[in-house]
Amino acid sequence: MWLGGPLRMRKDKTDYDAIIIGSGFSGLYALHHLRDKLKLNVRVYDSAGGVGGTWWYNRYPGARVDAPSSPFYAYTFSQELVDDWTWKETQTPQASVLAYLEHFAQRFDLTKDIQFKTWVTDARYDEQTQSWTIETDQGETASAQFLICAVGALFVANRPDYPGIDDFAGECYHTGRWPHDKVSFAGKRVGVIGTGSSGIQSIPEIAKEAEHVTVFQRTPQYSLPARNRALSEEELKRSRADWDDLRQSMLHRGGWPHKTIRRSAQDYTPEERHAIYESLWEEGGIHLSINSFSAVLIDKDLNDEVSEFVRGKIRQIVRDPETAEKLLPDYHFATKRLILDNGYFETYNRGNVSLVDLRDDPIKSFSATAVQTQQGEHPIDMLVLATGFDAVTGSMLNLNPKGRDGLSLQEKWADRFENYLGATIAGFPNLFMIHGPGSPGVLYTMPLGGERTANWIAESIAHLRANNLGAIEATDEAASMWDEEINAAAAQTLYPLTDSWYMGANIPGKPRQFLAHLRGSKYFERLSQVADQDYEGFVLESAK
Ligand code: NA7
Repeated sequence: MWLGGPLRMRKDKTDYDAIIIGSGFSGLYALHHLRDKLKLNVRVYDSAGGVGGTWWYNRYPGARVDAPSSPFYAYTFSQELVDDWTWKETQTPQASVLAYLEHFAQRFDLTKDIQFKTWVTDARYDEQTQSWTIETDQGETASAQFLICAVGALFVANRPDYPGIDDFAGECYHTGRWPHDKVSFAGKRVGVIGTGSSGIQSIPEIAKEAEHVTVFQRTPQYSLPARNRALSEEELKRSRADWDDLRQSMLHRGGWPHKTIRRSAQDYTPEERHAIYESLWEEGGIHLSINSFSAVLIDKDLNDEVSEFVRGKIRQIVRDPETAEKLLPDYHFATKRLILDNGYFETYNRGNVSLVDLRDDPIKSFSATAVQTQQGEHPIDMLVLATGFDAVTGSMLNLNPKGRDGLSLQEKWADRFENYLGATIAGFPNLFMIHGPGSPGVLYTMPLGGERTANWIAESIAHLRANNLGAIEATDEAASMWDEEINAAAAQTLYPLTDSWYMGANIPGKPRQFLAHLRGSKYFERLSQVADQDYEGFVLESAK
């Protein structure tokens, strides 16, 4: 392991030591770490006009972190950074996360090494120089020994292709590409397609202003009350004072400091279990999932019980029984992304919100002014597509790097998203992914996951440099073994039974495969073990 001191530069062969694509949480941290700790020559490219990644693009009304949030949805490595940033609410809104990332970039002087508004249009590996060459839409070519893809797990927008949708003449926005100028809903009839996190977060906000909102729902969702509230001075002070301990808890738990309660449902009567569900619902956030009973994502009967509990809550909240019935989810609780809302179900009690259940009344087509469903016409002035993303793999496939022998990633991943450790791909030496398929990704606190993965990548690079090695490449055997491991873990749970973007099931024709590592912090222990065992599963090539 490299322990400091200058690393051998390869200026003769490359323009940069490392190229990073993406300046969201992970890309920014990777830049800071590789440039300022390893003293590498690093360049970052980003299609956006500023730092922030997903938080730069997803500016729809109501956008907030949908996981355990302030002050833990943040970088953890610097006490100074913790001390000089003030989080204001428990469920951080998009604007605060973006402001925090801008602050981070400024504090560590990162922006000078980032090229914004630049698409990387091609990336090719050269076996002779053991380096990557990229091309951009600005007509540039650059090379680096290492290509670090911090391209975002939720970036490539999924746009429905209903007949005539392009003929719709009103304003049309995808939540993942929301305009930077304020969008006004006043006096407008707004149609929203999609009821994932983005739909459920934005619908209550849109309904406050619009003349009418028509929600087109394909799958009813389990959504839990976020119970967002102001974060007190006292809480912030305590978290700053205890940061070391909190960080240690985060490193060893699911990426957040909360202790997960591991109790067995059999030890409680149905009445006692119900009382637990009630108190966790009141507590809000994801506690009903992580703190009810340990087998909730494994045991069908237990999961049915929790599912029915949430359905009961929806029936209680939504006054019109017909609307409530349409809103009742019927898949296994928490096997799609759990959603945290601020008054979503309550919104259906407003006079200006109506719900179309696409399972009974599918969309047939669009005209310039309306959505035509099987049972009727819905005139709208604005269309909001809250239809999600080609998640986890979409951005890598978009980039479509060409590895050894010119093999493209689109060819490599035609049937299966083979990878090793969620961070590397056989046939693509010196390429690293952050939050790739097979990593904990969205099932872990993402800023911390990005930080830890970037640390591991940095250690790997330092190891190569310190040992006069030119390339690191996963073997096919290691990738197969990893694939089996990820799927064996998923097969023990209820996740694969549900059509979700975790399974690639939201994109027509996408290979069906569970895309996340389920063992949280254990994944990062595994990364360290691989490094400690001389990069088990990798071939390390001498520098040419
Ligand atoms: P999601 O969670 O993928 O939600 C997308 C929603 O759009 C979901 O309700 C989909 O229904 C629906 N959808 C997708 N395509 C269509 C079509 N063609 N017709 C009707 N409805 C459709 O994306 P979000 O942006 O909400 O959230 C993504 C993540 O970002 C989220 O999990 C957080 O981690 C942050 P489906 O359920 O597939 O039937």
